[in-house]
Amino acid sequence: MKYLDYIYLGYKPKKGKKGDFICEFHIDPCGCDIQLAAGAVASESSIGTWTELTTMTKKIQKYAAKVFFIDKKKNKIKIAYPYDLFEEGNIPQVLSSIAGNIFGMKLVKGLRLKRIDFPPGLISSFYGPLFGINGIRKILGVYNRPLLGTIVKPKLGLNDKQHAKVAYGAWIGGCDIVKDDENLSSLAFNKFNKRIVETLRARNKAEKYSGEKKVYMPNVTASVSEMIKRAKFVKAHGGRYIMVDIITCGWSALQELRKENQELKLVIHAHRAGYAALSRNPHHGISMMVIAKLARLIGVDQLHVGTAVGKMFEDKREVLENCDILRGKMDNKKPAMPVASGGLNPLDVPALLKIFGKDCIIQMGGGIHGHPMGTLCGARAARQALEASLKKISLSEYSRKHHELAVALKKFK
Ligand code: RUB
Ligand code: CA
Repeated sequence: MKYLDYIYLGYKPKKGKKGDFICEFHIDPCGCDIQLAAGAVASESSIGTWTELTTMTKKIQKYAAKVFFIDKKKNKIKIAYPYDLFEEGNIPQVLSSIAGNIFGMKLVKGLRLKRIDFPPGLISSFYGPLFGINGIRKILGVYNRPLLGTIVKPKLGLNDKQHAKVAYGAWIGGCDIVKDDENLSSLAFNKFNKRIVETLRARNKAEKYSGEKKVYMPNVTASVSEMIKRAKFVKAHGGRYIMVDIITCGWSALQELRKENQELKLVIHAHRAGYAALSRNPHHGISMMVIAKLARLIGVDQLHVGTAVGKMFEDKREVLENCDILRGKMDNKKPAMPVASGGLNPLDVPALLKIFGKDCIIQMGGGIHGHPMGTLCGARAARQALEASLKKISLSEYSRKHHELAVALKKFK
């Protein structure tokens, strides 16, 4: 088959349980027209190669991917892949097809996988979130507001006891959630097991003190066997959550962790460190929406999606698209909770509430531990900002009777 044999403009993709898998790409052809470049992508990502084959048969040709839509002005193409090209329950295999060799072909200058639509049969071959938004709310007993979280800072350097102390301050100040940072695992100055024991002890104390449920999200990121060992350790010590860096540890590792979690029953918080290497260039790579879909399908309960107002680059439209992927309909899969994090402080809360609505987690690292009066007051200020926003009172008005918020407003404005 030649590349142009993969062009089927006007083809109606097959629907139903074992229907076609649909991908939308942005494509910048290199030295050829868009049809040839699109055909090359469909060929290489399904059954073809650079030359015609003596081993190709009519029967095999029915597995060819079909370019059924081309918008030359917008450089947009859509490709339909027959169901049987994919192995159920195997994300690495799916990506080796639709997000594999094609990014490096000479006939494209840039290629971006923007959206993917799994047929229902494939969706049902993955677990999806175990808890989802409702399950998370039930654990915390918080139903009518965003959850408030913090990342212990400095991100590296504190020992286990110092870490637990910072966490305790954040919890009793008003945070629901305290998490490890993405590069904190088990380090010379802060060993995983010791940190878990100390920090969960602090959580128990904070729950008693505050009368609220509190959550600790320890970062278990490591090799698969080690990660599972760590997750079991968390469970054995009364933890309810784990956190994992999904991009750096990889899809296969995440699938293993999720499988193990059928028994462990921990909430999985997904940090996306490294995603921008794939997603940031608007003309190349894999969009965050695709990453979010894969993560929910495999079964994370919470995922970082950008903030629109903080230190990360995405704009509001992109952040909302990511939220839709997590919270919108996906067959029988539970909705996952979007996490707004990165460069946030109490002043951002009114805008965040408008953008995200109530079903989200607002996380502040520097925005809490950078408060001039320390972590506890930083957490208080953040909680006050949330209360004010929910009551639709301006932060400056609320700060008249809430000193911690007043100090935060002065520092971060
Ligand atoms: C935020 C932080 C997270 C970022 C990553 O700390 O530690 O790693 O959320 O970004 P701080 P994203 O509040 O001090 O900036 O959530 O966009 O993946
Ligand atoms: Ca971080």
